Amino acid sequence: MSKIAVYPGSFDPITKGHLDIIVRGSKLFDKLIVAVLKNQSKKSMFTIDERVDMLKLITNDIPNVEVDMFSGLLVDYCKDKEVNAIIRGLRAISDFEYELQMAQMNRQLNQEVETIFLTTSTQYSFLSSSLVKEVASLNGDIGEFVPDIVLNELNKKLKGDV
Ligand code: COD
Repeated sequence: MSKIAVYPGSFDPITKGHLDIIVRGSKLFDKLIVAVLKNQSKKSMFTIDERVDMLKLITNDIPNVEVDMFSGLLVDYCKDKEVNAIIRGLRAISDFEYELQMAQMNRQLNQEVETIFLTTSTQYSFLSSSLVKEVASLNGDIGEFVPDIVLNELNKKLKGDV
């Protein structure tokens, strides 16, 4: 039976830290689904379709990675897609509390799915989508923090082209 993992998140936008987790996670499973949360209430810079499209282009060369969107409970999505594990990235102790709470709640809701944590690569340990957006909006150079596709799309957004 093939092993399937999901890497869920907001990915608003995807950073090189996220991409690093996708590349490493994809080597551990037969299939890795990157699942973007459709969250109407959270204000995002990129629409759900924009985020999914960017992720598809960025992960195009990894054959066992699929990009999808989901709404509702993550554990229900996992059941639906026959997912065995949820992959999450850990950057620092500050991530741990929230991640542990989420993992325990998810296990309570569905004992069939394990959460697996991958520690960040050190060069990306300070990276977050929100900091990237802040630096970009203040004309800082974010070229080394995000894939080129994201850099172009962010610049277009900030110039008001899209
Ligand atoms: N290096 C390594 N990992 C990183 C980095 C980095 N530089 N940056 C971010 N990450 C990791 C994060 O720690 C996280 O694990 C993942 O990448 C995605 O991050 P985000 O910020 O894009 O996504 P989140 O944390 O906003 O995603 C939250 C979910 C969408 C997973 C959560 O809200 C959810 O499951 N919602 C569905 C409703 C539900 O089931 N709720 C009950 C949960 S208990």
